[in-house]
Amino acid sequence: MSRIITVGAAQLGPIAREATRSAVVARLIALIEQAARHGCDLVVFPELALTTFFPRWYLADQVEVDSFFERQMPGPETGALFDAARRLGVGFYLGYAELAEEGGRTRHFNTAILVDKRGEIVGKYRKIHLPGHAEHEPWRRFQHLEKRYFETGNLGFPVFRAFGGVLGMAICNDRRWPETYRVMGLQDVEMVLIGYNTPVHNPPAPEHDDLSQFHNQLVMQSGAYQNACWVVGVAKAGLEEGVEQIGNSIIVAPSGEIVGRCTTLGDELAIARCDLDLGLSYKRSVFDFARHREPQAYRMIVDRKGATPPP
Ligand code: CDV
Repeated sequence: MSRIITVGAAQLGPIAREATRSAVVARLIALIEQAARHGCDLVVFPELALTTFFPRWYLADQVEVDSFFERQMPGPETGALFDAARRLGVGFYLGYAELAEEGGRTRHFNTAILVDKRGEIVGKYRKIHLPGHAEHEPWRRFQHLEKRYFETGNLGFPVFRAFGGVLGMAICNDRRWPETYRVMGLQDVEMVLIGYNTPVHNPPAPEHDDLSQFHNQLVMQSGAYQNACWVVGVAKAGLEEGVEQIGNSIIVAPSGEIVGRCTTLGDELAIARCDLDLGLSYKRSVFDFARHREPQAYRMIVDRKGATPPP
């Protein structure tokens, strides 16, 4: 019997700096409602889906920085999302800035949670690959201060038994790193959920700008194929506070083929019926890890100049 998750890539258009949490949550609930009408089991929202992408600004005032973070999840403004999930029987992936009291100190993470159809949090992931820089760089047209505002995630890349399958999460820049998918692939992941905020313009390497859409697809299609899993990648898109962000949210099958896609730069839902068993033929043949991976042969003695020559 096939195992189907009907998944909605719930892309968001721009979120203004002054947008209230309640206004954003209302947009998310509208997408959950649309997803429910189309029979979705799960919707995937972008990275930092509750606010504008604040790391684009250098903010000297920590109180202002912290105003973009959630101290509770669900909290007073986000509880309605969990109610909607419960009422409509649609789970969700949500990216948000998390302020946590841990180990006797206040910590800041770029986080995603997985919420099931009963409105219960069944998984949490904290972004590991934080791009950008930690100090103000005035030469840039806009900043990318994730290394200033967030700590590296401390939860690894766990997978979760939910929605009848094995699901994992990643956040934005993580999708460019093969380790992200492989660490979850080695745990038999069947679907990887990824939210992102990707500016078209890359200040340190503007020569990559024309390739931003190509690279977005390339990494998620190869991650899916090489690990025989579904990948759902969802953007915060469009012109947000003067910064143009790519859209192109996609749903990728274990074959590496794109089977669903957003075509606008606004709030939009792209839907696909994802058969989790579609990965099996790859897992039993070309990507049978137990039979064909050679981890012992990957170990190579290297020095700072490169590979050591054979004896
Ligand atoms: N939010 C991100 O992680 N964005 C990066 C940008 C800075 C390149 C990304 O990999 O899309």
